[in-house]
Amino acid sequence: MKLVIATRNAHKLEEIHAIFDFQGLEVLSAFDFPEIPEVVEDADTFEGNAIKKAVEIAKATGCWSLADDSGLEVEALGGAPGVYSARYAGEPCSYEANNEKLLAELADKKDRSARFRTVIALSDPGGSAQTVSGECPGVIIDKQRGDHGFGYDPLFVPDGFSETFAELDPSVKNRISHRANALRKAHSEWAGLLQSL
Ligand code: ITT
Repeated sequence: MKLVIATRNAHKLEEIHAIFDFQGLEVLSAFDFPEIPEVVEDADTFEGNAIKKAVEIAKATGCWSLADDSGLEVEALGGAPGVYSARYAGEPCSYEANNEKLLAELADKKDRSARFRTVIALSDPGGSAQTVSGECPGVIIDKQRGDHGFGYDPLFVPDGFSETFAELDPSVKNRISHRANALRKAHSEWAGLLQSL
């Protein structure tokens, strides 16, 4: 049976594959369906956007679909960039511009605490969806460090570590991240269902 991962973010896709064992499923992604228009992420919660991505791709492909909507919530910024994480510094989306904007917004802030959040949605081909979520707490440092990962990784030091997500070996990020925590729940809740497809 086919399962389509509803993302066009290659880094995210790589992490999902590294973390989650899809066993006998034939796993595709939005990259395999270039004719399907990009999903407009206009919900105001991670959950709303994750469901929207999974349901639209499931309906368009006729396959089960799994989507990840994620972002960074910074305490001193009232939870921003939150659902706007991808386009924090405007469009076209640029990780570099987003990181520079984040540093500028935090320049005079003492509280550097933050957390990454992920909501994973799973939709059947008819558009019936369910979700799980995960998070990872940490702090935002004042200078980018490291080359691994993507997005805000060079500025985020997870609690219990001194390296950023971009400095840590990817296997460490994939063990402790928001995405790893959400996918662990996905596995415990949906493994039986996915195996039966
Ligand atoms: P898709 O919607 O196609 O999956 P996207 O990049 O637009 O790709 P999101 O809408 O979920 O994905 O936006 C997530 C943004 O949050 C992403 O572009 C990064 O800026 C940030 N982000 C999410 N997870 C991250 C992680 O593990 N490390 C660093 N930044 C992350």
